[in-house]
Amino acid sequence: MTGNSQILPASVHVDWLRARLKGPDLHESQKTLAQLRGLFKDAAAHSALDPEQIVYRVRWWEPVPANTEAGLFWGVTEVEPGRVGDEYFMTRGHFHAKRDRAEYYGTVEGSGMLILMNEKRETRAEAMSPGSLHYIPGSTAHRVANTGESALVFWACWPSDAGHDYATIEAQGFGARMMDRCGLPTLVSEI
Ligand code: M6P
Ligand code: ZN
Repeated sequence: MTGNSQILPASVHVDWLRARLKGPDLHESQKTLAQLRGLFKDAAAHSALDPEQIVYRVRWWEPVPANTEAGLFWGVTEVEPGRVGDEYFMTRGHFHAKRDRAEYYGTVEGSGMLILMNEKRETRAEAMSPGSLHYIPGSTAHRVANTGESALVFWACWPSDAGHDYATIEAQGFGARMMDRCGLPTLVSEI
C-alpha cells in the first residue's frame, strides 16, 4: 500500500487529436478585437468590425509558479480565422522578458504562419500546418497569424521564468506583417 500511495493520476490531460487541455487550475485568457486595438495596420477596417469578436484564446498550465527558474509551462492557443482589412487575425506577439529563453510551438489544426523577429528587427515566417514543429530561439519575438479558413490550434512549451515583454512590440511592432495579397499569405515589410 505504501508503494501505491506514491502513484498519483496525472492532473492535466491533452486531447492530442484536438490539442485541448483539461484539468484543474488551468489558466485561461482570450483577446477580442476591442482588446487588440492598435495591433492591426488598418484602423478603419478594425473599427468597422464587431469589437466583441474573439480573435484568440489561450489555456495554459503552470505546474510551478511564474518566474520559477528552470520550470516549464504548457499552453494551447486557438486563433480564429478572419482578417482586419487584408491582415490576418493574429496574436499580440512578444519577446521573452528574459531574452535568452526559447520556446516550442507545435501545430495541431488549421494553417498559419509563425512570424519571427530578431532584435535587429529582421523578420521571417515559418508556415504552420498540422504536425509542424517550430523552435523559437531566444531573443526572438514571436507571433502567429491564422491564414486559413478554420481555427488554427497550436501548443506551446516555454520556460516558467521567460516572462512576456509586450511593450517592445507595442512600441515598434514587427518588421513585417502577414497580409493577404491576391489570396496568398504574404510577408509585407513595414520598414
Ligand atoms: C502561446 C505562448 C504563450 C502566449 C500565447 C499567446 O501559447 O507563447 O506564452 O501567451 O501563445 O501569445 P501572446 O501572449 O503573444 O498574445
Ligand atoms: Zn513566448
